[in-house]
Amino acid sequence: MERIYIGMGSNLADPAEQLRNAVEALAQLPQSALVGVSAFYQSDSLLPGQPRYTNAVAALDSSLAPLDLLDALQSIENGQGRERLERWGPRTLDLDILLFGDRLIDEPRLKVPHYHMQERAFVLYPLAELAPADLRLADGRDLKDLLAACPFVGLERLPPT
Ligand code: A4P
Ligand code: MG
Repeated sequence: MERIYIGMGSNLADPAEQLRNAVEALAQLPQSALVGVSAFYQSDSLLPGQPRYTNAVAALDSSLAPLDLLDALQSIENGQGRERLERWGPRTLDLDILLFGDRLIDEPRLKVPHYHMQERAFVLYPLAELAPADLRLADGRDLKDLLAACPFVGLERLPPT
């Protein structure tokens, strides 16, 4: 089993409900156990002209191989009506593998740690709710240093529902 952190995001069709459904789907994955889910956070889209996003992070223990997990996450995305019309377009559900145990993965379909996670408050702050305070990424960076360099700006932590 390896500890995996999955970033979840939605900005269409009742985003909080999309994330709750995604959590239920993650809990059903084979060879895996859902360990925790962060609070939900709202923030403006990185791209102008899109609805606000709701984001959260889930922690999973799994013995799935990384590409098998990616396939499973993409079928959850598709099952929740995701249409890939344009890169970075609005989406009902985006599931990104942030961290996969202590692996560095550099394959055409899968890069881990997830690129850009270091500059995204909507990834780092929910991740910090679940991860050990001294978490070190496979590339040697410390989560606490990434947090210190990424201000909690524009994020709204939603109360639990
Ligand atoms: N891929 C490579 N590495 C990974 C990984 N670690 N996890 C590949 C998941 N997938 C990975 O992703 C494109 C391809 O990336 C996949 O086929 C997979 O093989 P995608 O989900 O189809 O496309 P995308 O989501 O449009 O691209 P990407 O890069 O995931 O977009 P981002 O970076 O997620 O940006 N603003 C706020 N506030 N909150 C957001 O969540 N998200 C975006 C989308 C823009 N603005 C946002 C947010
Ligand atoms: Mg994605």
